[in-house]
Amino acid sequence: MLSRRALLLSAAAASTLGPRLARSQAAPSSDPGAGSEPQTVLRLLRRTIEVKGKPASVYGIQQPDGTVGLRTRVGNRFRVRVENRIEEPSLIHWHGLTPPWQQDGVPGVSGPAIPAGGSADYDFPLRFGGTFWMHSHQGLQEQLMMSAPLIIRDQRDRRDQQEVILMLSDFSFTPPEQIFAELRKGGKMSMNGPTAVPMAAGASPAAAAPTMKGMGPAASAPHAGMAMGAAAKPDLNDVTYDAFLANDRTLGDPDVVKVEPGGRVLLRVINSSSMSAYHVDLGQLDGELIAVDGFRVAPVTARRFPIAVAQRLDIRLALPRTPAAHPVLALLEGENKQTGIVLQAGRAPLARIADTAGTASPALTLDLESRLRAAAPLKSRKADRVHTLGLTGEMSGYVWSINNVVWTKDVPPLPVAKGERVELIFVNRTPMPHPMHLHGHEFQVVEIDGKRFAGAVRDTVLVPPGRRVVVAFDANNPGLWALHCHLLYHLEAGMFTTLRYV
Ligand SMILES: [Cu+2]
Repeated sequence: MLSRRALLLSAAAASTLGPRLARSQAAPSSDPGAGSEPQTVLRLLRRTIEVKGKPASVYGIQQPDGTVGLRTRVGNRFRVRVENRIEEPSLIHWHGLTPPWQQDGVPGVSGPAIPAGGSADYDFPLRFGGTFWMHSHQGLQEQLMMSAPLIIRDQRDRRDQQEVILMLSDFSFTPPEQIFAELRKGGKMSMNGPTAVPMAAGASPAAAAPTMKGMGPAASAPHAGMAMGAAAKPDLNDVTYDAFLANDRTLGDPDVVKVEPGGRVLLRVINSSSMSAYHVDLGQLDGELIAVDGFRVAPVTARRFPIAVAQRLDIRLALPRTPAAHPVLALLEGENKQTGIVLQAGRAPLARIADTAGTASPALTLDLESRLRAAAPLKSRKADRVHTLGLTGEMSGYVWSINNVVWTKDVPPLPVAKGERVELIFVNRTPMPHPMHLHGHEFQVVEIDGKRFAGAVRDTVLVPPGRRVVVAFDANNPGLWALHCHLLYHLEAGMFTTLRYV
């Protein structure tokens, strides 16, 4: 998100805003104030995985016994010590949770990063259950898989139901700093100016598959922007990845999860990719979508569900009684690449699945979003305050911004007051989709292109090119909070802002 130098500067600035996290100097077990739960240690580390037959050095977040990420229960406190065992500073954001703002894990906003070899302690109540995740908010570490599941069990977790996690990642052998440098050089980008996209209320971006785009100069041919009209292709997939991973593996050697024929599965899908959106494809199985971003929705039954960057889907499956292998695939939007896992019910043979599909997958739309209804909506209330956030970008240099302002630590936070109902109007004036994430609060989707409805409660919403999406939240967690596009290189380039209240 920030250069190292800017980070140090802003970390110093942030430390004046409030108390810092308890640091490792504090005695480990001398905290009498907290709940009875033991503290869980999460180690940030380097690890080697194999991608397409080649070793790859990536990051990971593990407990001392090797458990990846964290599973806990609603009602427990979140009592965690993060130990930084990598060779550079890091800080972990608890995506979707609502901690006190100093524990939110955004370097330079919530507090300073944890230096190499250091640690930081976290302790706050968990207000709700669901599928969440954790990831580094430091530099480009997220691209190297500094991320893990964060599962908070609640009454939705039935005993007769097997939990299966499907965590999606985009992977490149090219170092993320080099990926970003090439994007900035304009190797691929063909952005239109901030005014290039007319607000097309109700317009649906073309579902046609865009052409393959690489980062190399050969792929940089200019193409029509959204100004060409509704038939224009959305601009997807800035980065050409070497692989798409599901639970760290490709379809060449997929994660095979043993399940019971006739059994029930709760599939928790987490899109921890840096830049890639998918359609989750259940093949012949009907899935019942029961929650998005951890929050319950009126169930929607389908075989294919869109998932933007940073979003989660909780899908219930009832497996047939006959033994069979059920692939659960994730199809990259706009291309024919795919990844996935296999649910193996009984003694069923495993067929090899190619990592390319016969046809390209369409771009994500808001069709499902506009059908979702929160199971527990926000109380109906008029907004006390409205902020409009134009999602903007510039043609050259891969510059991304909000209301044409590229974020720096000097950009004033959006004002909010405690107790207010706040609405954020996202208006996408670029030809690229932007998944927008607000920290520290859950919000409700309340309007798409002028049509009001009681949509899903969630923490990340997709705003496709030319579209207008309004979310509402209650200002009930005072502090300084990040609000940004969750595409890693957009965030890094400046599509980021903050809001602040006390
Ligand atoms: Cu973006």
